[in-house]
Amino acid sequence: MEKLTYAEPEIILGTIKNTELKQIAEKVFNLQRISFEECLTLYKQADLAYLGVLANFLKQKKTGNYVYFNHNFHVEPTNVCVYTCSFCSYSRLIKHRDQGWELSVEEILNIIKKYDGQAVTEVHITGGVVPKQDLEFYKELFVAIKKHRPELHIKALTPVEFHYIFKKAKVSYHEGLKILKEAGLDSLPGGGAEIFDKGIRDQIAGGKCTSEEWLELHKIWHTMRNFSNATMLYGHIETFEHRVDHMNRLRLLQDETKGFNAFIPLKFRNKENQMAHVPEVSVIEDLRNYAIARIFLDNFNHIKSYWAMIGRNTAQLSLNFGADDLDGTIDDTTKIYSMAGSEEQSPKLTTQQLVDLIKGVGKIPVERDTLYNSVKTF
Ligand code: V47
Ligand code: SF4
Repeated sequence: MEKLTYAEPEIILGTIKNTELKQIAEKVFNLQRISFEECLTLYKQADLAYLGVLANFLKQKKTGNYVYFNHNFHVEPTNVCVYTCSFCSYSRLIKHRDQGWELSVEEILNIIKKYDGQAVTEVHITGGVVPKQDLEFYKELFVAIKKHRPELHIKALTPVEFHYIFKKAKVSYHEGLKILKEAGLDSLPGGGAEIFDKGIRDQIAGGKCTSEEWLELHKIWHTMRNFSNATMLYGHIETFEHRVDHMNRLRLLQDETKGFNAFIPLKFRNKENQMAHVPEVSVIEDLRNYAIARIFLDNFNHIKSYWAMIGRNTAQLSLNFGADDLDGTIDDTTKIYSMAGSEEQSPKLTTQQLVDLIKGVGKIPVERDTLYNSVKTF
């Protein structure tokens, strides 16, 4: 596909009749930050075409025509969990642990060894929370992975897991993170954020770490000169205000630390969980949400569209609505989304398939490492 051209801001501005939306568009074209209220106006009033133009403009300014992906695989050490988040299709209660899995360090290492000789650069480790998989377990695991394959980037665990295992080990967040960093932890994925509003969080993810704890843990990790991602679970019982509040808290922390690499909107999928009665939002709403995230989060370099959750077709579309990253090859190693009803029941893409998806919408594929250093431009 030929390189796409984009309409000039002056021409676009001339076509916007709504005064509020016109003022917001002027701000965006002048690279000015939009406010909480303006973001809410976008959610409530802006159509997809308008949002696409603004998000594309900003995406081009940030990362040009490039779209990133990596060579990764997941390890889910357990799907047994002490928590009972009502959106989770994946976890099994401790009393039903016979229906789940709890891997040992050795079993996980055997999974890692299956990738020997393959060009993977990252292992993404996260799952349920069980007493057995404690601080010592993860310390031993990270040391063993680094001993076997020192260059493999370990992106692992979320504040949900850290909060539980550090409390059990009676160490502070700082001490716990230091121990795991020394063991080999390289960066943190964005999970466990869900939605920061306390009322909604209590209803869908009660009992696990609070929003303040989630943010505090990432802040400490950043101040130790490390990077992480951030997610937002959207499209369930939250309102637009809750989405803006969530992104606003992330934007404020990013102003302070600059430690987030990517923001990853995660669409609520409703198969076989306690929220199966809550309908999923439309693809239009998914694309609007990507675009609004790109516009509001001016201090985030990357917006990731997680194809395993949203499906490869919507992920491809999202590249014209502000997203500039597709996550990775995954190699059918995560169950979180297939169990929740994603159209990707065996999430696995070859490099060529990812490259074709990206080139198919006129963008330039770049294989990156976890920290967005370029490995190869296609
Ligand atoms: O925290 C669980 C979400 C997250 C459902 O950092 C669900 O690169 C929708 O955080 N419907 C874990 N979402 C996955 C995650 C992630 C994924 C890809 C890349 C990165 C990264 C991080 O999955 C959980 C939760 O918010 N989740 N169940 C569901 N039914
Ligand atoms: Fe446990 Fe995570 Fe599922 Fe919540 S989302 S029940 S913390 S595995």
